[in-house]
Amino acid sequence: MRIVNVAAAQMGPIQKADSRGAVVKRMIALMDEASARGADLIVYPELALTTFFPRWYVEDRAEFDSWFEREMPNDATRPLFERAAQHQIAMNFGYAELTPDGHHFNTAILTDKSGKIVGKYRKVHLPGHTYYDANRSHQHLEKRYFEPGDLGFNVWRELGGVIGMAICNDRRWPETYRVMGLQGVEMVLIGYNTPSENAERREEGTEKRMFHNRLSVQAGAYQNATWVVAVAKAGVEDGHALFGGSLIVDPNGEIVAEAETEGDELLVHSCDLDATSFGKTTIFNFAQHRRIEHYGLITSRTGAVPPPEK
Ligand code: CDT
Repeated sequence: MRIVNVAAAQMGPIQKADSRGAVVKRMIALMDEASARGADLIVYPELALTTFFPRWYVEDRAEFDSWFEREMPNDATRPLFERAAQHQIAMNFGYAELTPDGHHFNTAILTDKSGKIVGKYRKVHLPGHTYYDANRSHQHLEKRYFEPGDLGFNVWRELGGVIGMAICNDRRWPETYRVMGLQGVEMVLIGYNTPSENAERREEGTEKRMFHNRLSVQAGAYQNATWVVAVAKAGVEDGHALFGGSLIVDPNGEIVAEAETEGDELLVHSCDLDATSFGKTTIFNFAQHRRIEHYGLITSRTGAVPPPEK
């Protein structure tokens, strides 16, 4: 057995007015609990340090640089890194990254148990739109404020297993999991902020959206024989609702833990990475069963093109 005791640290809402310092205190409280419950890896949501700011439209997007981190760790987050090192707990969390040469990414990092950053991922599948859209019940301007990630889907071995990262909307795309699956991934860490209603179809509410959340994460886990830990930021942020439903899914696609609230809530599960080997050596033995000669369209075509009508 190769056990990773993982803690999914769901976070309740963060308001626009909340300081980074106040948020980091909440993250530390979750980490203290995770450590007391024996966790050696804690996973926080996407954009864990701030409100989900892409819901706000501004003409001058430079105004938005206050939501971005120019270095990591920085003064606000250093106490979190220090506490992680004290507890000997690895962590994953998301934040808005502004690089020294002026690029904006929706980013997640992975640290080892000493608090050293060993991995970085920049969100590839940016949902939403670039300009204000009056037809939506709320704005989702990730395409305005971020560039698509430029690092691809990598995996890291520093925690003893093969660990990958993705962010929110990435979890809906089978390509996300498969690219990591092809690198033997054993645990995928995913933070998310998902509005409780579909901005373009208001009748699609929390229940349906939670169904899509489970469907995507469970399918990704099963089809790649990997653990998946998906962690929400939830609750009402400045009048805008995000659903919770953080979950840990085993390599058979089954949910082993699921959040019940929309607040700060910790799920801890003992994950045996060796449990991935059955699926990886049988039905999803890629080397034996994949037929890449038929998959060319996956990388040569982006949008769907039906054949012409006869
Ligand atoms: N943060 C994020 O990626 N949220 C999206 C909302 C999609 S609707 C524009 C998600 O896939 O959950």
